[in-house]
Amino acid sequence: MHRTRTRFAARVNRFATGLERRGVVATYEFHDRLLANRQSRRRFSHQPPALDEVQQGVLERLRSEGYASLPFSELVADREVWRELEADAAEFVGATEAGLANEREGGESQLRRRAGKEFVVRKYSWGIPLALDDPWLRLGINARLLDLANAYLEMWAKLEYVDLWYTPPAGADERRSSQRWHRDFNDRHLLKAFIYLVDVDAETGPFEYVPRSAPGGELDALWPWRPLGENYPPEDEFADRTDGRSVTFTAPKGTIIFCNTSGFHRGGFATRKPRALATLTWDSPASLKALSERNYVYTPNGSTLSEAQRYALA
Ligand SMILES: O=C(O)CCC(=O)C(=O)O
Repeated sequence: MHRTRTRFAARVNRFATGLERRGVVATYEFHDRLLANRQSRRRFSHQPPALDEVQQGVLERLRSEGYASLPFSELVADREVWRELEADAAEFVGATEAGLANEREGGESQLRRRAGKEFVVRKYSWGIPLALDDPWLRLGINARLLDLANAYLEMWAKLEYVDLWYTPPAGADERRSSQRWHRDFNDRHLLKAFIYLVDVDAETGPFEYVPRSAPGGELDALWPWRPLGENYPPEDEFADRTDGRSVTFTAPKGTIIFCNTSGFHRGGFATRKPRALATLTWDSPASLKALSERNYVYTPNGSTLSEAQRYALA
């Protein structure tokens, strides 16, 4: 039932009637103000995480600018975590490049892509069963990241999305969908992490962000975030009104960028070099009730988890 409703929500931006939209918006606002998020805020305030200096620094930058980036190794000191992620990423990149070569030779595609954003090859895409033997799912509930997400959202977050993306160079193509400036419509309480799995320069499709454009920021009135709002502004007008304020994340492999993507962002316009990254999204329970759908199905395998970790996956 929940899946049916959220699948509907994912499509609603394009197809819904006014009445349907009003229903989704009302459900979201109700859960944000009164029900699901209120309970989640209470849980957080009863057991607030203790952040160390590195996490505290990230949190402060997120609160003031809407983004923060740092080397992954500064946040997660355990080298074994990165070693395992890197090995898994290398496998994904190798399989993707072999799959793309096969497509070029006219073979049947084995690669996962999503309609509307075909320029990205995904490791998981939608509906994938994931257990905690998956290093990326484990990363999404790793206390170094989850405590930060919960502290930023000031509630216990839900881990909504886990995936690896490979973007082949587009050559002379135009920017499309998320390569253009937009706000994510998923939630106003939103945190994403992008982990670069290759060095990213101007030709690799860097992530870009307009600081202070998330709800509560100085630029939040610029085509403001609304549940199911108009999230892609006209490009020319956008450039005039933001006037060079965006930040471009050209950065080495192993950089992690945290960002509230209900603020304006774009990326993945790889012109000459392929980009590979991992991405995680944490959002609020209200979002899952009305606006978002998880891309994975969690299959518990008996691991011992904290309450906040169980909540993130439930
Ligand atoms: O691929 C990127 O750099 C941007 C992705 C994006 O727009 C999103 O995840 O909402």
